[in-house]
Amino acid sequence: MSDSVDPDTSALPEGITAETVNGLDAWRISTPLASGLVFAQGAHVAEWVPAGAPPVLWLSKQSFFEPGKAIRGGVPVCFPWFGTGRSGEMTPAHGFARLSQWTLDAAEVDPSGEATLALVLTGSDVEDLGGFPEDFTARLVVSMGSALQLTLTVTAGEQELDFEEALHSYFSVSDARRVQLDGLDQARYLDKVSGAEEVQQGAIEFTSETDRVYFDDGTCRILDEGAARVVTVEKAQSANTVVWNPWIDRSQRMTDFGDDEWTGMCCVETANVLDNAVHLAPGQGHSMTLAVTLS
Ligand code: TA6
Repeated sequence: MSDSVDPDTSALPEGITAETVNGLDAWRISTPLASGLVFAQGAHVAEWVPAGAPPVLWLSKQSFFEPGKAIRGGVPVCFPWFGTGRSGEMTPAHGFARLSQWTLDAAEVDPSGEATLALVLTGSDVEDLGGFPEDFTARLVVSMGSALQLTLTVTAGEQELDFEEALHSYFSVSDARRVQLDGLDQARYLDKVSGAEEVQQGAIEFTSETDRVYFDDGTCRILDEGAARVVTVEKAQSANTVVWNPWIDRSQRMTDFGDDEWTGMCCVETANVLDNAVHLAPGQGHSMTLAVTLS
């Protein structure tokens, strides 16, 4: 990243434009390699469409696009807790980061058309920290081209930090009932639907509500014969993989999720949660990366 830009000026490089979507600040990416949309609220990557391919990320047609409401789909950034946190009592769900206004720190498009945006959130940008120390910096670097890469770096200030984090990516699939997710064979997991600890046997198939935290950092592949494609989800510095499909009843209970939309999506998330929460000494940093490719 070489250029630092003021998002209020027209200093954005060719291929990246600022726009407002329903009152939310966003950056539209349009290069020979890909198009995409990134919101300032939550540093939320909502769209990534590699040239010549259908959208890779799933975005609900019922999603809110409103200040203070989470976007349903794309890649929500969950930080500094996941769900209701390890205590089971934290609000807002998945932490304050996805509802907070991040600041554009840098934007670049390289000669091939790969676009990179860096967004930053500090404690002073957050209205209600829920008891989390104010002295931290979170930085999300998004690179979009024929691949999508997100790196979330959290750096502690003068206090130590203890947090959970996830890049909660939603993927578009031809039919969740017909895809296979491989890469987690023999991995231990917590089944959040039943509460039981299990061990994965073979590839994952979605046959009912699925909400699992795998204690495994392996590369996953969504094998989608119906769409004639394989989506590879590679992770770095992420001890957990979360897999989610809400199925029928849970979809109906979510106001920002169409009743039948569950067939077109699955979440494969890059995470450090529960016993794999991150502890940072003062001044220390930690980076977690998600990289998505198509074949
Ligand atoms: O990642 C799976 C999960 O934690 C599920 O338990 C489910 O609730 C989902 O995330 C979506 O959470 P949200 O707060 O966006 O409704």
